[in-house]
Amino acid sequence: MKGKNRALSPTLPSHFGLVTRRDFLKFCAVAAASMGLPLGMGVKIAEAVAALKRPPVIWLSGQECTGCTETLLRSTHPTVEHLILDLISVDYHETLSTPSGALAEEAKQKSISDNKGKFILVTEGAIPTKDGGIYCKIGGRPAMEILRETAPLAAAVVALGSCASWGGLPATEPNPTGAKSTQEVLGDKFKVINIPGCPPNPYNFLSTVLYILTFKKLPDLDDKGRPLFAYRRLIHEGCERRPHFDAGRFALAFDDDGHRRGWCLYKLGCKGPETYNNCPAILFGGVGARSWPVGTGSPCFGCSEKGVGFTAPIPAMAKLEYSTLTGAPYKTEEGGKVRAGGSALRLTPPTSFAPIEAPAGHGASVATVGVLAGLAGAALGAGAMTAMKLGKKKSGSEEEAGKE
Ligand code: FSX
Ligand code: SF4
Ligand code: F3S
Repeated sequence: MKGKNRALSPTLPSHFGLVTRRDFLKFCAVAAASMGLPLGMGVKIAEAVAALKRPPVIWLSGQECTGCTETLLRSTHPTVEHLILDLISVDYHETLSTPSGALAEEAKQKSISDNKGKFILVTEGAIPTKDGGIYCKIGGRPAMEILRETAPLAAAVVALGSCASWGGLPATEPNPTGAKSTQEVLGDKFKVINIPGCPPNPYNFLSTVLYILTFKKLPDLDDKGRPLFAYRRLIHEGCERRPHFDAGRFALAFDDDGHRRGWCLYKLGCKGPETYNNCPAILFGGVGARSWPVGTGSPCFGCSEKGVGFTAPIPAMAKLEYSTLTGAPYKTEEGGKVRAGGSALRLTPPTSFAPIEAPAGHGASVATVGVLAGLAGAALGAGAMTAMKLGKKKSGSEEEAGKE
């Protein structure tokens, strides 16, 4: 391995900001794998991005809890934080900008006029539209107006989080402020990239940015504007509790025997069967390494799915119609894009269940879970593990020098 990364990418500097070349290459390889790109594309991404001037980013906030920014900067994944701040030049961010008030507004205007057509606009939070949008004002002006005048000047618009993507929590009925998504406020002439989740997965955001910077185009999106590489499959397709679902072993109450044994959370309201996201593959949960909501015993509440999170009652059981990995592709209800996988299938739990008093110790074997994880993409799972580990590694020059 000695010198391998250097030989593969002689143009890369030894450090990419605070991240070593080694970690940066690994991250790009993981991102490439998670985006379904061919082997070796990670190096291409790394070299393309390293050669670029950091693209300016204007980051607008609306009605939200700032969890979207928080999740990017969590110390549990410092590589992501460093890469995000090293890859892009955040010229304006209402939470992170050092200047405030008139100075911050001036900095924003200057960056927009200096970088017309070149900056990435990231939106976070829903936009209130009722009563002229007066329920969220920045610098004395409604967020709605600011968004509408800024978006046409941007190279790409990325709506980060479920509030920006669908309206999220602020748009929950009765939606007193008329909260809407970025796409709704901008209208159909804009193609907004949605990265939903409450909070959204920072790896999905970073991979999207890497893709845009490398290929100078948007990644393939589904009918809801989400990058297909991240939102192609249902949570239910990659969940480690799936063998229990198939065998009819369900937790019926929090802390009951089934819950303690790691059985399926469907009957506690898990929305995994109707939520598209890669949480089980990336193991995203923000509560520590290698954890995700369902893994910790909490049903998925569909935080990233339009019409599910903040809409469907939390204890309600999810609809069970989804695509399988066999058979012909099917079209979604919206009549849009064809999803990966196979034919539409209405799946209900088996009519005869294994007795809930099944002898202890007969949960899913490691091998079974491994096979099922493969449904979500073994390469992606392995890649995600690598990404998680990256954040734990030192990024000093000592390590770089010592290991290459
Ligand atoms: Fe919404 Fe983000 Fe949830 Fe919070 O900014 S997606 S409430 S994590 O903060 O917008
Ligand atoms: Fe996993 Fe939820 Fe599906 Fe059960 S219903 S297998 S807990 S995603
Ligand atoms: Fe959200 Fe469900 Fe993933 S609640 S974080 S989409 S497991």
